[in-house]
Amino acid sequence: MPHDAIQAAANALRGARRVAVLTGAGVSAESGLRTFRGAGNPDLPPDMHALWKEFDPQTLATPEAFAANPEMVTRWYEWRRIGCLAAAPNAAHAGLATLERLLESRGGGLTLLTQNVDRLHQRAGSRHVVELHGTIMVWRCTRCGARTEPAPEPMREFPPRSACCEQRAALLRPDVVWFGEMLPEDALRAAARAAEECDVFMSIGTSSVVYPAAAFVLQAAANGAKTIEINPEPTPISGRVDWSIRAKAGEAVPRLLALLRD
Ligand code: BJW
Repeated sequence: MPHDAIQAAANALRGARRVAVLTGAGVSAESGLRTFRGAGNPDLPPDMHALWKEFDPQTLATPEAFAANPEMVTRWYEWRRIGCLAAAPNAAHAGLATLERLLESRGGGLTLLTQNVDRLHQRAGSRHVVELHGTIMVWRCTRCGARTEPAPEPMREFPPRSACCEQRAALLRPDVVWFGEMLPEDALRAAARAAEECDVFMSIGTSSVVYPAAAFVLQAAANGAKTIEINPEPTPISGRVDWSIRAKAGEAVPRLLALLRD
């Protein structure tokens, strides 16, 4: 792990009151969940490679795909929901929850903006979590918009039908944000506020290619925040942040915490 960058990042965090963190699929990689993109680990079996290397996002993660083949799309999301339920938070999730409590004990705060749909941050104890791309744990009625949290047991009907609308005529879809769909307005507002108010913005485990989430770190920098990236691979923002830490989140986040406590 590059010592200078991590030491400088810890110093910036030590002086910060308000911290914003943007997380992506890489934060859950050490929990055994697949990322969407990235070089990945060639030593892993093919069923652990990045999702978009095996599956086509256009036929699975768009409203058009759901309209054309709701059975295939909902089976794929149910397969992923079961995987998320079986996964456990890792050292990065736990470290970010600890950092939130540490900042609060010093009169500050942490806003965790996540693109992840797996709810692992909440299960690790983070309280101020903004789900930019929704969550796979909640499904919603395509007719009335009512939300429901399916039981942990595997669903049996594909596509699943909504219990709320007449004669189960409407379908359920995962409450996630697909390509071409707007992000939830309250999440966008919370993210804009966090990027405006934070002293330090950390971008962790994201390829930084999906918008609008990828823009928040640059907005924070424009507002005067110090910026930190944690990712084992370079990304489009690596050259634009103050400190780019080329390491796994599960190693770098606990290391940052340890330096903060020194
Ligand atoms: C590790 C690690 C370890 C590995 N530790 N790190 C402006 C410019 C260009 C295009 C657009 C634009 N504005 C909007 C668009 C269109 C589009 C977009 O951004 N397209 C780009 C891909 C080109 N955006 C949208 O459509 C968004 N909607 C929107 O903007 O509405 C208004 C609008 C619509 C249309 C036109 C214009 C405006 C919605 C985006 C929704 C994204 N949805 C998905 C699926 C969610 C549901 C599901 O889970 O299936 O969200 S796609 C997928 O990508 C998922 C993720 O949240 C998202 C981001 O991925 P993330 O989290 O960064 O993961 P990866 O896999 O990409 O990266 C993992 C990283 O981890 C890698 O870098 C690894 O190296 C690293 N890593 N191990 C730390 N141990």
